Amino acid sequence: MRTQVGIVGAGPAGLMLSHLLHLAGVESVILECRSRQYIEDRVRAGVLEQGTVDLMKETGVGERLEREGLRHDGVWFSFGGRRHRVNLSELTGGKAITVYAQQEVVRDLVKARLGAGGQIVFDVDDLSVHGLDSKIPKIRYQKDGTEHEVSCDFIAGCDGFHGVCRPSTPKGVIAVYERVYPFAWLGILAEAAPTSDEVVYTYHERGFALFSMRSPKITRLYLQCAPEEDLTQWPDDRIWKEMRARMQTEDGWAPAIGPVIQKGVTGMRSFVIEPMQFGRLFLAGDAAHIVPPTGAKGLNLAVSDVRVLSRAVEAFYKSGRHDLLDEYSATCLRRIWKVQRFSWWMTSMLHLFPGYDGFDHRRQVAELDYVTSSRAGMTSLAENYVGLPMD
Ligand code: RFL
Ligand code: PHB
Repeated sequence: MRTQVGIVGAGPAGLMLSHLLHLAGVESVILECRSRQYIEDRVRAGVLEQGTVDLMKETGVGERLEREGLRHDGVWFSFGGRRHRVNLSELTGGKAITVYAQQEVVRDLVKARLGAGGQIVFDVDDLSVHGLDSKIPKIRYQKDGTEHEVSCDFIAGCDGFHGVCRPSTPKGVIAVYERVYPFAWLGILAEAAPTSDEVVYTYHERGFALFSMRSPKITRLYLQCAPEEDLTQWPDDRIWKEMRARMQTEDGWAPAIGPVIQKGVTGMRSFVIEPMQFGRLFLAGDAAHIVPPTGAKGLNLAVSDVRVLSRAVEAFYKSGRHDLLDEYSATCLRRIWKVQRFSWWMTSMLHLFPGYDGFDHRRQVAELDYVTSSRAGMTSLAENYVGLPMD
């Protein structure tokens, strides 16, 4: 098989890239090791920046998002038993975040690609990439026991943190910058009507907690826990007791309790590679960087990477220009490091770290007090939270 861009991975990065390339008249094929149902049911992110929402609407995949997405004009920070609201839209000239589950973004993009005759090969095995520094790199994979090869002009490695593209670059050409945090998040989905219509980040002496939602009937909640936390030690009643102990405020606000329909533990790390390109392989999304989820940025960064990449590829085919492709990594990294900094900062401000004492506790509370009361502090937070400009 021959195509212009071979894309590994049908997560938000790979699917959005294929969609944008299609609109620019560039052909691509997506190869995905999981089934369609698996990627469409995978529970992950939920917060879309204004730029991600705008891009989905502008490119014709925002119809359901517009109908079902929950626009939030503010966000809450809870500490010392009180909730404090930061008015995002007032501080950013009308921007907001939208809560719309990642699997819904994936569903909308899969539908759009297949509807436009795009090719997504699901359930591929043993995928490998070859000739990355040649003019015609190749992707080999197995499907139903048969060997296949795709020759392309470019390969986009959109295969997430555990993918095969990044490790296929020669040793020493890519530098890694990393922080692993000494805690994780225990996340649940519950059949309970959300008791707040905006996200609530809670700082508490028992540990961080986060209140979010997916629909008027489904609450999404997270608790700071140990990295090796054993889920079997967390029956529903223990989860609810802990959620309420951390989240309940003096005015009686607390999450509503309901049947837990999904549970999982997510490790926390910051990770960036430089550069995000080797030869004709371009890495995008979680394949190139991971942010701790406290800033709600991972999916949005994946989208901003592929926006840059699709424009560079389009310029190459339309006018033979190489410069945007050559600058891909540097262009993306400028934004990625700012987002990485914000995600690290939110994580540091809101979590308990081993060894923290009374000094650290007071410093964290002072910082929360500052960013929820100073207009300058709130503006900086709001500007980052709704999303820095994509170009
Ligand atoms: P993905 O989504 O991991 O997709 C990669 C795809 O590649 C496939 N793959 C392969 N295919 C073929 N051959 C191979 N060898 C392959 N190896 C892997 C995989 O099956 C998969 O389909 O990466 P992508 O596209 O870069 O997207 C990144 C986002 O998924 C990720 O950053 C976010 O989910 C992070 N994240 C959040 N991001 C936000 O923007 N807002 C949030 O509110 C938010 N909350 C979260 C999050 C991630 C979480 N977890 C579980 C990690 C909350 C959580 C709990
Ligand atoms: C979510 O709704 O899943 C969510 C919200 C805010 C975050 C992370 C995840 O920072």
